[in-house]
Amino acid sequence: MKEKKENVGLVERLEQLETCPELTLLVYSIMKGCQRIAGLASCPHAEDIIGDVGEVNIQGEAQKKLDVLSNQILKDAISKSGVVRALASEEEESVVECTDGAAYLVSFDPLDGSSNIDVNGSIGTIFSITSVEKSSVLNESSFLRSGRAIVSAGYVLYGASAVAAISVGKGTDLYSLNKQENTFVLSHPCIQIPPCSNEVALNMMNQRLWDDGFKAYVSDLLQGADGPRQVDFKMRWFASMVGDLHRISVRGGCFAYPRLKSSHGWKSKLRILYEAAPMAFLIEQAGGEATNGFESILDIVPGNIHQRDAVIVGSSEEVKICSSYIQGLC
Ligand code: P6P
Repeated sequence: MKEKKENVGLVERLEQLETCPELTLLVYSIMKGCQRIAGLASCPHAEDIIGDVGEVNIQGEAQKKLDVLSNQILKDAISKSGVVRALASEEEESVVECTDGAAYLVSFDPLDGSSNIDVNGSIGTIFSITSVEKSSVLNESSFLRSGRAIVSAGYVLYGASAVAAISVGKGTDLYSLNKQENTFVLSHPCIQIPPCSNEVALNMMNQRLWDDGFKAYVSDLLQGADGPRQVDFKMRWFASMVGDLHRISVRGGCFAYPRLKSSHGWKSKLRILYEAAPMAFLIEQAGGEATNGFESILDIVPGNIHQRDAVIVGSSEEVKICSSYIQGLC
């Protein structure tokens, strides 16, 4: 049955999906935090928003003022929900304990793509929620489970208007922020990502570092209709996973950040726990696929909360084709 779309708010939609009250409260709390970030992100040139903090985070990346603000806003929102045992953040070296005996763990990237802040580019928040045994011992290993343990995930893309994708395991819904009603309103229930697409998001400047399989994949893309793929492709790259993945949620496409050669062997850019796995959950719930080139992102158990891996995600047929090239099957 096609769901009624007119002005269905976030809580009403989660109730339509028979989401348990504690999880509804948690998703609502996270999204209220994201609304505050949306307000700050809509005035990127304010003195207390623009520029660097002058410090480097656990990732070795320059921390922007809005990174720090966003992280604190979400830590407060998550902790005050009262239903979260602990959280893991891109901006925190280790897990942060919240409410003893609570049922959920939250992993998040408070501000993905923050190098875009100063140029008013795409920036966003990514989160995932897993459940935890109330009596279990809480430590970093509590977070080190495959993405199959995710009970809810979402992203918020900040810009002229804030938009979001949220799933509680019953499909992926898109929302837009209604500033008059001060709430996220359902815009696209149960999205379905087209299996095929000619739009690919990748950073060509890493070409010298790719493995031979991915080099062959991109070489065939570049040949377009004259080559073995027999169709012309388009490249899109926001340098913000949330921005690229929202385009893919709306009209399909393939986002590829493959492993890169380094003096210490292979390295990857994107973090599993709070970037790759939540995005893989959202995209798979919408009929897409997500691999690291060799296995499903959602089957990977990270070795630490900041572990990285390659990410090929989006339209199912194109992800399969790209992964086959990486495995040397094409
Ligand atoms: P590059 C942002 O820093 C991020 O983690 C993703 O959001 C984005 O897709 C990627 O890195 C951009 O990487 O190498 O193009 O700067």
